[in-house]
Amino acid sequence: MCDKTSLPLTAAHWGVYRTEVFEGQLRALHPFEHDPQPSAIGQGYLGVIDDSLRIREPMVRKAWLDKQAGANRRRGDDTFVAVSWQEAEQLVAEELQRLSRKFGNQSIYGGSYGWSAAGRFHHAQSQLHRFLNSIGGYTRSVNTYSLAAGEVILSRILGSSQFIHTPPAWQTLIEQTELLVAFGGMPLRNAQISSGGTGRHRAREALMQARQAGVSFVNVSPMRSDVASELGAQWLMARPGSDVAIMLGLAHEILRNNWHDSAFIKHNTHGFDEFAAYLTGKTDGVAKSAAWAANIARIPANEIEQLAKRMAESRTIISVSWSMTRQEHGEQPFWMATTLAAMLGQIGLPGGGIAYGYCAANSIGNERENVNYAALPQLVNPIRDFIPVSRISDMLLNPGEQFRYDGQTLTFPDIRLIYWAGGNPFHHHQDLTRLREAWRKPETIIVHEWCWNASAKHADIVLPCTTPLERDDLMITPRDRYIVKMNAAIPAVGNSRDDYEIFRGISRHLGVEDVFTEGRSSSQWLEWIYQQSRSLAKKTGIDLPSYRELCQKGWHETPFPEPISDVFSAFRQDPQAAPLDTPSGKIEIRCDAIASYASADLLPHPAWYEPEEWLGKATEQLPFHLISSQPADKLHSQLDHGPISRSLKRNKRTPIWIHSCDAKRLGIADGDTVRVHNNRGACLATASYDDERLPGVVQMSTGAWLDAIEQADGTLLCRHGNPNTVTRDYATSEIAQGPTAHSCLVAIEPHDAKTPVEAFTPPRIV
Ligand SMILES: Nc1nc2c(c(=O)[nH]1)N[C@H]1C(S)=C(S)[C@@H](COP(=O)(O)OP(=O)(O)OC[C@H]3O[C@@H](n4cnc5c(=O)[nH]c(N)nc54)[C@H](O)[C@@H]3O)O[C@H]1N2
Ligand SMILES: Nc1nc2c(c(=O)[nH]1)N[C@H]1C(S)=C(S)[C@@H](COP(=O)(O)OP(=O)(O)OC[C@H]3O[C@@H](n4cnc5c(=O)[nH]c(N)nc54)[C@H](O)[C@@H]3O)O[C@H]1N2
Ligand SMILES: [Mo]
Repeated sequence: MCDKTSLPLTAAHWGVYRTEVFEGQLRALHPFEHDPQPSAIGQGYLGVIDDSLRIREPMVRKAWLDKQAGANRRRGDDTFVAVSWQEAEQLVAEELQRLSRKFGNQSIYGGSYGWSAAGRFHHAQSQLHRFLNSIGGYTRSVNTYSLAAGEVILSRILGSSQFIHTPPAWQTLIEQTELLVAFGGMPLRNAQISSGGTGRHRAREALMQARQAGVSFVNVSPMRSDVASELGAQWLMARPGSDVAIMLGLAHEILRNNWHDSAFIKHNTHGFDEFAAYLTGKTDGVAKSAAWAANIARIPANEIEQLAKRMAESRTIISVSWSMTRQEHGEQPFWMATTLAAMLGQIGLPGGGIAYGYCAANSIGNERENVNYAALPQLVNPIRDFIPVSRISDMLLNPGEQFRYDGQTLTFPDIRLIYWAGGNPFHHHQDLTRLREAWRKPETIIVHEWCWNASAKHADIVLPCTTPLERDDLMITPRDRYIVKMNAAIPAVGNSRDDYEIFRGISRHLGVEDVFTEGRSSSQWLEWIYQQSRSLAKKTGIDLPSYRELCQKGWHETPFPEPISDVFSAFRQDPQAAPLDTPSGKIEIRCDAIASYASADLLPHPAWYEPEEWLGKATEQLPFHLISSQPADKLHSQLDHGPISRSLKRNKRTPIWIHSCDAKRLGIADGDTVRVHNNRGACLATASYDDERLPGVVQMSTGAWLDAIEQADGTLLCRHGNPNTVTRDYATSEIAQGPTAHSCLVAIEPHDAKTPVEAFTPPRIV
């Protein structure tokens, strides 16, 4: 075999690879030679690029095409008809025209949340939003499933959600930090990916260097595996949902012993006294002491006391995982962690302060300059309607109803058409029984996909798109130091098209082709994006090679920043001269805005609220807390049908990790099939013993393609193991309206192992 470094490059969220093709077939993906810790996720492509699940022609659902009565009820369980591109474009154009004329463009939901692929130009949502804006706009969505509650609360208390992406950099942590306390851990499985592409996996190497440099770690989590075993972390095995209580217990101990930094609190924060009155129990008669917290978290009080002392004595970083925002009152963990870090007074000191989610992505902690690279312009959306992203079922089921979001009163629009490209709502949304019901409301649903997953099966019109392996693109993202010219490895499979070409075709039928394309071909857009990015980089003092040079070499590495500065250091030194973008210019421990708009049961400072679903309220009927966290073997539902993901299933289903004592009490052996259920639905899974966890806490990874059948009570049972059949579709609070997948109680019982799995069966096609 020839020198692999001469093979063409491609890039994905989970890494950069060199592609090897033999007789037109993808034969191998070789990890990028500059990546010390390549991810196996990419190997998931092998064998599925042109398998039986690949969508090769435009498809229209039969009952919808025939305008049958009750056609919408058959979404997700219907036959498809293959049509030509000409027919498909015409159908889409006519539906967009008909419904926007009758109900206005706000009746088109184009939020289209999802990770799609990594290339900067062929980013499906950017393409869709630009297209919809060229025909008068759409109802959009705001915030993410990842950490909506974190984004909104940080905008309020620090003035920007961008602080999520600027924690103390790894190198500073290695050189300066003494103690890293990680609430929700820092699972390296999640650091395999980074939105927009990953040139070099850095998290493991950085953490190992930190360990060698003498940094101590504490893992506050129901699961030991949330911090890599090599780091020798102290483990506080806390109940899920109890983190804010633990942080309050730590704060109480710090205040009681006078270990807090009064100068920092005075100069750099707003409203501490009101919070302190809550902390000590002056306002509600309950002191949030270590003993109080220990009782909630079910960990020893002296461990909280000792940790408080260590945190006050050491150069300490508090890391809070994004998972804690995806639970009831998910705003509070980030608010309280920021308050605790402010009390320690190390925010803005090198190697101290706060990090919002080390290892939630490879980019968190990566040393790099903040360059704002260019992207495909979105044009202007004249429609004002929007929803917080996870309120989709609420919107579809309750048109015209009012709801509250961060101080605004908004109204759900009446959606008649859904257009989705680059996301899988039947993977990502909670309570899929409810989503399926809501999904029946719109008249038309259009999806761009390359494989027959549940969202494609639930559409009326499916337009087959290419994968990144079939197109040229650019990996260029502010979150990674590598820039990669991606090259198509193989031609488009079947009659699939790039999302750009699909929209070009439809826009031609609507008379807006020039608006959509501005006369540029794909390759002209690539060069345009690069040239714009090059000018932007220049302004930050970074010289990028010419486009020709980049194409010749294939990749470019931007310099490691020296020195590395902490985003809070100027603010720390002089908050008057370098204020935060909050009303007080300071860290808002008390938030006056929230105080003015929130209902009486929400306090104006961080607080602990007992969740409705957590172990504290477990019953005989619902004894387990289910954590449905990110999968190690894939990105969400992407490549679930590929060889890497399939190899980690057991008996073709998602493993559910359970303490052996819990399982044995139920008569469940390792490897048995179980039914995980509550009143929202059920899924099958394969019991897998793991005793390095808090008993009562079970865990399933997300990402199994939905394989749903209806149970007697009308709720869905997924035979493959999609946990969103049982999670709750409930908002964090009126502050952010974020999703709460991690607050979920379930029951588990043995089930017939022979129940078939049909997730990877394509629909009937005529
Ligand atoms: N229970 C539970 N649910 C969760 C979570 C949880 O922790 N627990 N986590 C949530 C989080 S944080 C997130 S971010 C979401 C993720 O949810 P999603 O981002 O919706 O999940 P993906 O599987 O990445 O979906 C991307 C889709 O885009 C398609 N695609 C890839 N490339 C292209 C392309 O070039 N063009 C087009 N048109 N399509 C393409 C893929 O085939 C795939 O179907 O899930 C959320 N759901
Ligand atoms: N391989 C891979 N990596 C990914 C993704 C993927 O799909 N695959 N998805 C990416 C995306 S979109 C996102 S948003 C990030 C998400 O990153 P995170 O939100 O950090 O991910 P999770 O895996 O949901 O949760 C991390 C850990 O939090 C712990 N946890 C859950 N609830 C609690 C709690 O109440 N208290 C405490 N102390 N711990 C708790 C769980 O044990 C879990 O292992 O991951 C990204 N990384
Ligand atoms: Mo996410």
